Amino acid sequence: MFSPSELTVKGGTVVTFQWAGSGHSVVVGSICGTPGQRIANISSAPFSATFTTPTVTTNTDVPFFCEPHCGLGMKGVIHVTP
Ligand SMILES: [Cu+2]
Repeated sequence: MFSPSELTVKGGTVVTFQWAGSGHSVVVGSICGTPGQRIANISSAPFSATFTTPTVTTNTDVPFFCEPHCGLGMKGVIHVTP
């Protein structure tokens, strides 16, 4: 699972995802099976990928999930602030 599964950062922040295991991807989206922006294809540790949060004018949530394990609850959200 993502740890932490939630964090709060300003827009324009580079967030790094670090793999601790095998067979995980990261995509933006809130509905399992409906990927948005692709942050990383399925990869295995050691691996990392970065995502730059969008610049926003109001608080905006950016949900994300792992495609193979979304149904198991492998998902999270970045709370982006102006
Ligand atoms: Cu996974």
